[in-house]
Amino acid sequence: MPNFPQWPPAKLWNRRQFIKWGLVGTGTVGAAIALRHLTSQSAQSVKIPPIEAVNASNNSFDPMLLLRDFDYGTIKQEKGRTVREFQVTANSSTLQLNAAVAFVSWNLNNRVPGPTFRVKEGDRVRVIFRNEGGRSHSLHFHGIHPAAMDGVQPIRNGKEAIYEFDAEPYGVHLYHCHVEPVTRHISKGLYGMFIVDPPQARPAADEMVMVMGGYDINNDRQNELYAFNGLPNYYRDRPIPIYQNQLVRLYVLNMIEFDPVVTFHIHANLFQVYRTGRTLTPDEETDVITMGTAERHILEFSYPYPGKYMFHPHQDDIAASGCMGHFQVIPS
Ligand SMILES: [Cu+2]
Repeated sequence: MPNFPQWPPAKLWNRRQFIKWGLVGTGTVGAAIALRHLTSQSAQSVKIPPIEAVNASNNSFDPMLLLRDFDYGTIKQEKGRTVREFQVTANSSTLQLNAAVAFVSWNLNNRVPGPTFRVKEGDRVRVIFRNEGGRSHSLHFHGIHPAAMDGVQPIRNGKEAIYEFDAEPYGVHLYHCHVEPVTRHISKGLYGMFIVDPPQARPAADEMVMVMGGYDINNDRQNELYAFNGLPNYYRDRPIPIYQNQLVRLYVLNMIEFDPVVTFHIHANLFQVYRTGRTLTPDEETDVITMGTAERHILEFSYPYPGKYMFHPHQDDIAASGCMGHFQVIPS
């Protein structure tokens, strides 16, 4: 593998953003995690709007910080190749989904979705998985790897497992617990995104991760609540700031169990679709994309007009039950 020392290039964060993040002081691990990963992707001229880290619901993470939080792991050079080592711990903790509903989640690193692992095609990936969740779990990655690394063997509570494989192929992938009943282990929150970047970086953009999940509150094998990045209606009430005419690259993943498919739709615009992130040129242009469980894509768009725009699945009942958000397009 050729070496790409410029990857990932430092993102340009202005002083005001640092101050804002520092002063807001959410007291959440989310803020710390996000700050640790400020040396992320995208590049030269990409500007990220100031972000108010407001943890309104006393949860251990803030979806506003999860959006652009990429975990590139700890980089090691071993036998002439790049190894990216990740630490992930399965836990159980209570999420305050809204003012009325507290939900016992099973999660990774105290967040739902779990960390967004990000590597480059050809890197060696080493995931050190500790299970402190109180019951057996595992981590099963999508992508290509040997059977022994497929993560379908339960790891008992208190035990550790190491999953190690080459990152291939480039694209948007995912990981999740694969212990039976899988629907329950996933819908409780044990999933996350796994991005394998192509050897040649994609063009600069404001990159974000959006994972759709569902919550079966009363164990009736149906979802009563839904969410983008863990908390129902979070981005409905706190719009995501983006800049007018700046390219947004959205990594979307559907992890909703019990409903066979959902769509993703943005208002007043269309997006370019890179299916499963497996292409460098768009497969199609549309404003609504259909995804079965575990399907994921890259969507690219920019907004020509300032203002507030909805995004949501066009299963409007799902949107009304928590999968609803807004972009706030700031004049550039
Ligand atoms: Cu599990």
